[in-house]
Amino acid sequence: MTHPCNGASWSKPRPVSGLQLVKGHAIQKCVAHDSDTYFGHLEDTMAAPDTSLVDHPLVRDVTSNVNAELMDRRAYRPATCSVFSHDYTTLEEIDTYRFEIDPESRRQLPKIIDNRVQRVVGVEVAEDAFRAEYETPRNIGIVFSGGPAPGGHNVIAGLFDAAKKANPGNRVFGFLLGPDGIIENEAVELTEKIVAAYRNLGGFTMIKTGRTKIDTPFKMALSRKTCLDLGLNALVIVGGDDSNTNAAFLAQELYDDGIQVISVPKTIDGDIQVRDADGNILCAMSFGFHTAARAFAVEIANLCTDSSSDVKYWHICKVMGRVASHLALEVALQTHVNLTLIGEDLADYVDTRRIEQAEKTGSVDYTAYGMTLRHLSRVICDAIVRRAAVGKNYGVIVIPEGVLEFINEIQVFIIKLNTIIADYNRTHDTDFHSDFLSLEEKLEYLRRLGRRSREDDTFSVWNTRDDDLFNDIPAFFQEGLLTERDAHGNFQFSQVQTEKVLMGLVTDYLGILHEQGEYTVGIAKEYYIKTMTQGGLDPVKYAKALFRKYDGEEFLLMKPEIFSIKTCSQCLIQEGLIGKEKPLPEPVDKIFQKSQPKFKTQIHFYGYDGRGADPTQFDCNYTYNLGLTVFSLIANGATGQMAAIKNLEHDFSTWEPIGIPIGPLMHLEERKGRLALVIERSVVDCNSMAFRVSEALREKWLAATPGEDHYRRPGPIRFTGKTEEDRPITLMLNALDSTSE
Ligand code: FBP
Repeated sequence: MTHPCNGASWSKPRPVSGLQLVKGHAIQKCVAHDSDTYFGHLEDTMAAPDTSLVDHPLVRDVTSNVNAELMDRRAYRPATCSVFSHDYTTLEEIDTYRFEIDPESRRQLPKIIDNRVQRVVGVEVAEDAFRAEYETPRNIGIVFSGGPAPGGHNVIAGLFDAAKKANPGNRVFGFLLGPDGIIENEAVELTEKIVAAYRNLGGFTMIKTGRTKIDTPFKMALSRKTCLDLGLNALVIVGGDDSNTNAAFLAQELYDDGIQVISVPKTIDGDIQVRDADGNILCAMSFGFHTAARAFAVEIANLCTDSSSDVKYWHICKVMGRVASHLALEVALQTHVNLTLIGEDLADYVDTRRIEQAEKTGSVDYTAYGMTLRHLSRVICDAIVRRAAVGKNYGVIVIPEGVLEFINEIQVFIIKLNTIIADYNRTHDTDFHSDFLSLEEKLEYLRRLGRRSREDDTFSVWNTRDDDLFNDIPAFFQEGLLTERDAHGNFQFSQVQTEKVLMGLVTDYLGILHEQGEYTVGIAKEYYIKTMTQGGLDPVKYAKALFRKYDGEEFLLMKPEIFSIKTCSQCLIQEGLIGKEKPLPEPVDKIFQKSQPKFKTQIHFYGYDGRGADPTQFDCNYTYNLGLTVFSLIANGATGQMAAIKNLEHDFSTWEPIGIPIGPLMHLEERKGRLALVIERSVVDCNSMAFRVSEALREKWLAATPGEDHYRRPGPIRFTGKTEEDRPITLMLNALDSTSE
């Protein structure tokens, strides 16, 4: 939709008197921070210090904050989409995309709900009225919202450059510390010097970020006041699903003030992917995803190298991604680790054996659908046992941070506890976590609810069975499940030691499998023959007593009944190979020891580190073009739109800047125990090409066969050079889907 103030009719004056009043010095007074003071520290990073202690040229050179990498990054000029080579751009509405609109969105967002997808196009010959409107002086506020994602600074740089190109008098204000900066009017005017210092750099360090939700009339009123005080023509919200929700409501609220609101799809989680109702891809991936995945992949590939060198550890790597497993899938494709759990795949799991059993008795086994934690631990054990059988008692496993979301039994707890905490806060007008500080106090409250369910039939959210099940899980896990929800009511998966929970179950079960003789390290036959022959023993004679099979085997597995020196001796005695009181022959002892698995793990969490990485070239270019797109949308009067680049999954030459209507993307979801309108998160599609390829290669990457592993070395994130991929592998593979249709 075109905004009434500067849309279809270019000559129409802006309707807000406040905007006309607040200009020049008046605006400067409204800004809480003076740019020079706030960014004083930039002196440090723009030039090397000059003090007597460190004035040796070499010392100065090697200790300067400004190294060659930083200078290269700052100097890089991202490639721009061809449309931006024009001096002016305009918007074309595209009517072919359809959205299924939630009636609640229509009710709550009437002013922006009928927006259409808009394509940014270059203007060959700009008429005077158009130019005048395009170049009209503007004040634009921008805010980062939610977790950092590499590339955010380039969104600002793109917006800043486009705004200044259109009119050097345009002003860009950065709100500090996220949405709180809007609510509290904490802003700073951005200058070329400030922007230059952060070009192509990771993090959101320039203006910081925060997770506050603008979700009450009071916060909304304060935000509106800030925008009016600053004389803003437009507000840009760079954020994930929740922040886009903020953007939609602000666009609705500020519509009559003539203040445009544009959002930018950010999140390393990769869960903002937009399709229309017919499945056409409008935005294939949020920015920051590629860099974070590449950063995790570099570290995890190094672990693959280490693990396959000293062959004694299983590295358990939890990777971020609040719910969706996009990052885990990309890491798998980048590194070929031995096992990657994909939450969405686990949720689809159906235990056919149990279904068949139930069918025989004429019943339905509902528990056969979806995976339990225990079953998942078995899947992991199976991989470990199979690799051990070919002598590989080491490896690397990737676990997505949000995997618990896809485990039925845990999901039920999360939803129940969300409801209990939200109800408590509402009923008592207080905070559950401040009222019940210790775990014991929280558990006692739950016990009380359990008792209440026995007396009151209508109370079903927490019954004694829930209480019993909850009490069965380790305290650190209980603590994790009871952890405080974030401002948007999201469960904070990053605070739960999922990997510890799972690996606890895995270790226990491996112990059982070892006792049953199932978990044992396969002995290379050549090694066995050499060891026995060197010790003067006949390998063939002893093999019969020791191994399950010998002929035709490359790796030899000890008989299940051999799990200790004693049981090993007994087998030899039975075969008449040693006398009753005799010790195990040394070569046999050596082979036995080698067959006994020690399950040693190293646990890692990859999240905050990748979030702070400097952007890949893909993310640099993507985000800079997003910034340029934002300005095109603003200059052409759009509001309630998300800036996006279509065709990201294809070659750069086909990238197409667009605006996507935010309102139609919203749907109702449970938050803090209530239904709320939010942007739908996109999770891994198990029918996508990327997932199917990873599934097809799963067995190969597990490498539970004799021979080398199939690890891939993605190499470090290089700013320039040929080795780095153009774009995420997931995107490249998924593009095959659309091109093959
Ligand atoms: P956004 O959705 O805000 O981009 O944040 C993503 C994320 O990094 C998740 O991967 C992770 O679960 C969460 O933020 C961690 O949140 P916090 O920074 O509050 O610990």
